[in-house]
Amino acid sequence: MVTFQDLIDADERVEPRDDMPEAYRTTLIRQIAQHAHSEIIGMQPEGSWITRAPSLKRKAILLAKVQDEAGHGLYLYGAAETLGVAREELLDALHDGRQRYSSIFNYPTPTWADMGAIGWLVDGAAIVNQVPLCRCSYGPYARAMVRICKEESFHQRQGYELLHTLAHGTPEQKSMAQDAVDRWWWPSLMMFGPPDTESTHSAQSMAWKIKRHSNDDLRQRFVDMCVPQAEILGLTLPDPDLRWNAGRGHYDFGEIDWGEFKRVLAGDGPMNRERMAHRKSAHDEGAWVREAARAYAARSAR
Ligand code: FAQ
Repeated sequence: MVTFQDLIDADERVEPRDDMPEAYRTTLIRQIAQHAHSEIIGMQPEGSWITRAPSLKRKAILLAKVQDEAGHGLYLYGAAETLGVAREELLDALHDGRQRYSSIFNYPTPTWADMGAIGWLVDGAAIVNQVPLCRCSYGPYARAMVRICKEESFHQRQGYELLHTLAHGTPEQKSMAQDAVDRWWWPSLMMFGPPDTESTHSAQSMAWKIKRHSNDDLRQRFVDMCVPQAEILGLTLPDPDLRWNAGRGHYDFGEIDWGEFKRVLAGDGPMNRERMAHRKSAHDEGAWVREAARAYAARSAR
């Protein structure tokens, strides 16, 4: 008899109506929902700079990027819904703390250079993590990731260009860019999740081809990608232990502060409370829109 694992091993795609183990379904719901929540909470750190962008061009670019993030949230909630869960249930789980969003969005954005550092590092890390997800075994998630990754490439590029402009501007602009990179570097490395030895879900998710690479492998890939880019930017990465290891063919890097990661996941990061309070109030204030949309749909159906 052909088992589910045989189909996965043969690189078959799983589609919504196919039989699947309950644990495969719940693992996907957890990961896709967390990803969707990250996209919409991730609009907050940058959203606060739209009205303060230094030029019309920069404002238009930032507006488009934040709008894309809302769109990514929509594709991802749509992908999660194909697994038989309602969007309202997922939002309830976010609001009452049963589901997570990425640790990275619990850090503040005090300067304009943060827009560059988010684009370069946060979107850069997102791409490294998400390109392999285009080959995820679950069809709707994999297909959503293709378009998302194309847009993330533009996001990363605009952040890099913004930082490059600041880094080649006045000494004050350059130090603003350096300060942003100093603050975002380590949290970006944490985006890939705990070390492989402590990653509870990796082994099963990799066997099911939901995840295609381990957390540490993707983190290493990201470090190797960023070091030469930082050199071109003329900025330093805040890690004295960062050096090329010819034997491994990779850059070695310093110890990540996993205590900080755990605090952020436990709800005690610099901006956790603000992010959740803002999300809940936006949801409450939008209740009349959902109600109007439902009434309109009901009337159109009649
Ligand atoms: N933050 O066993 P693992 C973006 C949790 S990019 C919070 O290794 P897994 C784009 C994990 O849920 C960001 N929690 O877990 C953008 C689990 O918790 P549990 C979103 C984390 O799932 C850019 C526990 O730790 N991207 O939004 C984090 O196998 C700019 C044990 O961990 C995605 O979500 C973390 N960083 O691997 C938007 C990508 N890491 O359930 C706006 C898809 C781990 O035991 C602006 N997701 N945890 O309570 C994934 O690839 C995976 O879910 C990982 C984690 C790699 C994040």
